[in-house]
Amino acid sequence: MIKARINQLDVEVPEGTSILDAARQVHVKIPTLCKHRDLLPTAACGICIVRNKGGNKLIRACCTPLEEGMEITTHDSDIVDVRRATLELILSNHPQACLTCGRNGECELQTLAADFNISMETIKRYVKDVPPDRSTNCIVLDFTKCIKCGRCIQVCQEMQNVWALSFLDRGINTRMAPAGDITLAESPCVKCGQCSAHCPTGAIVEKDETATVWSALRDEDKICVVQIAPSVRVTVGEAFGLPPGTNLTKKLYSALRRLGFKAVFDTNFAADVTIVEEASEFVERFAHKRGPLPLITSCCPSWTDHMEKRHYDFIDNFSTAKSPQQMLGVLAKTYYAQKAGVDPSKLFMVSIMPCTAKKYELSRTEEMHASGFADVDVVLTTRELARMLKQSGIEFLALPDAEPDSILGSYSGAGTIFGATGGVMEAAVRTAYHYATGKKLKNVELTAVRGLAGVKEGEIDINGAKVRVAVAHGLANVEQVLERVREARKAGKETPYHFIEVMACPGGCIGGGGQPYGVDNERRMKRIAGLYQDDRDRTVRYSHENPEVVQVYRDFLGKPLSGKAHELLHTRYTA
Ligand code: HC1
Ligand code: SF4
Repeated sequence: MIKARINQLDVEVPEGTSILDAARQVHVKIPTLCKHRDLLPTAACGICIVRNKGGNKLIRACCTPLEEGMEITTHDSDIVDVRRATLELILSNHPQACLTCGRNGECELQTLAADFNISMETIKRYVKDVPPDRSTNCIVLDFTKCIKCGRCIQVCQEMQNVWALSFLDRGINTRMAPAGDITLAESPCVKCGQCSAHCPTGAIVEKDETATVWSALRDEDKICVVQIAPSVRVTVGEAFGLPPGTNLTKKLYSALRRLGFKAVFDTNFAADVTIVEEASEFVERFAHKRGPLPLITSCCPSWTDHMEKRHYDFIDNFSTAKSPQQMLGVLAKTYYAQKAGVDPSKLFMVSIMPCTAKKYELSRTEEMHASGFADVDVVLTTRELARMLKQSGIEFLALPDAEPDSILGSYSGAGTIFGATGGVMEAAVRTAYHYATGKKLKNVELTAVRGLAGVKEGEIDINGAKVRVAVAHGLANVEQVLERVREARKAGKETPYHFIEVMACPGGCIGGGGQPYGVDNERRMKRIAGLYQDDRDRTVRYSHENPEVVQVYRDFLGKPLSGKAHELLHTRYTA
């Protein structure tokens, strides 16, 4: 352990702890624009400078380990002046577009500029006019707002192993851009939005589609309906000052009705349907040897995009079940439309998702129009929904609780945990066990696949056979799992895993690229805890026992994997 002093306070930290992290232990916040808790330090911004007693130069707290006996000063008038000068340099190269920026009110640079009382009048400005990249329909890159902190590049290259973004050019001309200076759509980008979740400014934001939804809500020829994703219920409160993990499901139902949606559905219902289809696929492959193993989950659109681009040797392993978002959409435009007696061509389905890639998923393949209409018309991220709620003047947190619509609304505990890494696997195992054995899985919680370890493994006994499962989240973590399968294939050995879950974002959808800003592991764990609590609170915890799911099969779809289920609820992948 290292003993030292920070601002005359004793601190004791493990060797190798940075001054920045050590200062947090004594509740001293050293400002930084480049260091994010998820990422290694890059020392790019120079805001975190501090002084060590007797030292003749300022040192960067993010990348300097605290050493025995150091006496660090983090804030004095000289240090504040240097920080202000650094900020002025950054701002000299930054547009003054705060009032119209997607990060207005939530920008780390704007906050520091306010804290340091920067006066723009005194700053000479050199801002290049470079057009934004809107090529993906999910993510907007506004290069003029980039402060070259490098967070997005580290996220894209190291956390996601996608390498869509890079620093181009050198010296004063250094800039962030898609590698090779192509458009983001031409790059290997999988639209996960993790770059936007880690960007400190408005340089990378989701494509805002709130105006489209406002206009649909006003359009008398449209019947606007809505669905909310599993994770949104435990994150949207953060945009209104509530702690992460606060479950606002029933307030969301209420607020969405007040916004003008004619029916409020829950994606959790369709997560239960996805499980019924996917668990059936698994049992077909595992117990009846019809189809290749491992079965790999496919509900994360960034993951399917990545697989098609880079791991297409696994195409036949992918579950063909559509994601819950798409299943809910197609069931609304067929089953619900019939039952409610409404014209499906007038139905306008809005999904509230934690995810920027869901904006891409809705037009991914022609199967996403299986009813003759788009399964889903518009996707709003959690952040966009929060914006709409604020614009609407609805006092969201004061609303009375409400219920969802009575079909396509009820959900099991298995459906809600989809939003956490490992949740899809846990939900699938609960139902696959029942389908394979006819019995109820007694130990409903598959704790081996919970938590934030990058790769988690578990084993379940089904009729005396061991089912080996793996869960990876954060795309870089999937490589080792797939490599193990490839090695076994090459050696002609049995597959190391029978079932694999992959979610592109660290933590799963609770850490999605469209969630409220400020994600780190502490926040991820709180959001996940909110979902597991929701699971424990449900009277039904198995997808196949959800009474509305039973009803939709009985009245409309027939059996799992039936012809109709295939036509409406399944899709294809292409390399
Ligand atoms: Fe997800 Fe899914 S869990 S992909 O993370 O399978 O986005 O929350 O809605 O579709 O249900 C996201 C979350 C979400 C789908 C489900
Ligand atoms: Fe990389 Fe994801 Fe951002 Fe695309 S959306 S540039 S894959 S981090």
